[in-house]
Amino acid sequence: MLTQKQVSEIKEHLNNAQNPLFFFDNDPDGLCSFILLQRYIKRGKGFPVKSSPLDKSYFRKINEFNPDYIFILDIPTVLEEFFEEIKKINLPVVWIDHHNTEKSKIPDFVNYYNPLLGKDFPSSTTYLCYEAVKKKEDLWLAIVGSISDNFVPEIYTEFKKLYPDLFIESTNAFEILYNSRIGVVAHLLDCGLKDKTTNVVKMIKFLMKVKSPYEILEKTSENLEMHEKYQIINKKLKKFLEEAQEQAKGSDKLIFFEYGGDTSMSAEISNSLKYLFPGKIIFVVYASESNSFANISGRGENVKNILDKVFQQGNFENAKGGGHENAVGAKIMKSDLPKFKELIKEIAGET
Ligand SMILES: [Mn+2]
Repeated sequence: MLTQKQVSEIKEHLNNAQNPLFFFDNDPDGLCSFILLQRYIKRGKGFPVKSSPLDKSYFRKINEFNPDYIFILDIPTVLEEFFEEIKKINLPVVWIDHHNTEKSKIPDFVNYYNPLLGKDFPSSTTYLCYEAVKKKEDLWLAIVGSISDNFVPEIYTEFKKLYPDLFIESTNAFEILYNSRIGVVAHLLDCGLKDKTTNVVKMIKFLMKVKSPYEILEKTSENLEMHEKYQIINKKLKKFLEEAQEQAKGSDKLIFFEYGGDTSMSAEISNSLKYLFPGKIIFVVYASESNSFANISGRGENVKNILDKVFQQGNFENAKGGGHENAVGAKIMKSDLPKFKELIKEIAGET
C-alpha cells in the first residue's frame, strides 16, 4: 500500500535517526508498529500515548530524552500545540498512520505517510511499517498488529508457511484473533499494555529482542507480568461478555453495555461483541468512580455516522471522538451519559 518512493523515504528517515523517540497508539497495532521500526534500526525509545490526542503534555518526554527525530505511529489526532512546540526546536517528524484524517490538519513540515488519506478501508499501521522495513523474521509481528486492528494483510499466506501451528484458515481478522495461537500473542500484548508503567517498559524491552512468537506464548521470568495481566483481564472479560450477551438477547439492533472497575477494556469487549454479534451496532461504555469522563467504544456498520450524529445533536461539552467507519472511540463527561444513551438508541433506531 506504500509506494516504492514512500518506502525508501521512511527507510531513509529511520537510518538518519540516531536517537529517535516514537509515540505510538496504546494498542497492539501501535505497539507492533513501533517494535517493527525499533527492531529495524535497533535504537530509539517508544511511549504509548494513552490519552489521545497527542498534546503538549507529551512534550516533557522530548525534553527528557532529547531525541533527534520524532515518529508518530497509529495516532489519528495530534494537536496543533504539539507541533508548535516541535517547530520551535526544529525536530524532524515522521507520522505513519492509517486513519482517515483531515489533510489540512497536517503541517507542511511533517513527513506524513498514510495511503488511506481520504479513503477508509481495512488496514493497519503495523502493516505499513512492515512494508517499509520488510524483515521476514518479524513478519509475525505484522500479523499480530494487523489482526488486532481487524485487518488480514496479504502476507497472512506467508505466515501460514512460517508458523503453521499458530495459523488458522480464515479471511476474518477477529476469527483469527479469537481462535488462533497468534491471536493469543495479540491478546498478551494488548493486556500487557494495560499494566502499570514499569511492567509496560519491561514488556517493551522484552519485545525489542524477542526471537519468535513462541517466546511470547511461553511463560518465563521475562514475560511473567504480561501473562499474569492476561489471566486477570481474561477473567474480567469473560464475566463482562456474559453480562453483555444476556443484554443482547433483549435488543434488536443495538447492544449498549456499561461497566466499571479499575481497568478500561472497552475495545476488547466491543471487538468480542462484534465477533459474536456481527450484524449489531455495539456501544461499550466504561465509567469509573475516579474519572469524570466515560470512555466509549463503538462497533458496527457505519457506527462513525451514528456517533457523529449523536455528537451533533447532543452538543456535549468536552467530548471527543473519531476512528473508522465501522469502529470508533469516544470520550464524554460522565454526567452526559444518560443523554448520550438516549440519543444512541434513537439514532441507531432502537426506540
Ligand atoms: Mn491502528
